[in-house]
Amino acid sequence: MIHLHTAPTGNGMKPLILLEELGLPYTLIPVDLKRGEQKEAAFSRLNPAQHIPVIRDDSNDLTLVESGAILLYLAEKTRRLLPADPRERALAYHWFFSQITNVDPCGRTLATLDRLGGGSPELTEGPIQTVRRFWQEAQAALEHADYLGGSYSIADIVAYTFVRRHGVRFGFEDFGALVRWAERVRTRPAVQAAYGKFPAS
Ligand SMILES: N[C@@H](CCC(=O)N[C@@H](CS)C(=O)NCC(=O)O)C(=O)O
Repeated sequence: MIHLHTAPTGNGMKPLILLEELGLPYTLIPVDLKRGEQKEAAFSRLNPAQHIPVIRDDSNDLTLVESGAILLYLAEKTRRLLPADPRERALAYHWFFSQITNVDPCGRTLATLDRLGGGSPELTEGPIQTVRRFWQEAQAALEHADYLGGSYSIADIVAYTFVRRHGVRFGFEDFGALVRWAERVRTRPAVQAAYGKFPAS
């Protein structure tokens, strides 16, 4: 059995969507970030860095943190939602790592600046440019394909949770093909089921 400790944030939703897509049996343990449950002793033993998401996979005696590592682990374990063909797989990796290493940290920086009262244009311009550049690239790819990298994969999952959470703020509605892609992802039964676990999100 897989146990997922998570919350309805961009990173937190990635493994929940994937578990729903894969149809694997799992238990969901919500972590209330506002109440600081991620800093409590029981959670800190699972992840000393005090971040969600975390999975525990009893079948492999494995506790795993980092949303990207969790998605790769589950996709490789089941051999699903990562293309088998090396070329297509490389393209899926491109989108997957570009989102996780370039775009996700920008969301975190901007959220921190928000908490501190906004931040000057000098501080926010760089992160906003990075997000928009990624979306321009994604928009160009999605004019010729339904999903990033061709077929639906974990690359779409990681990009989607960010768009859903931060899209409007970054002027996402200017990107037609990206908006249509987001709607395709949003209406997938597994994605609906995942967000349905956290109705307030
Ligand atoms: N690189 C990590 C980032 C995890 C992360 O930032 N988690 C946030 C929620 S999205 C968190 O747990 N924040 C709680 C805190 O900072 O106290 C991943 O992708 O899993």
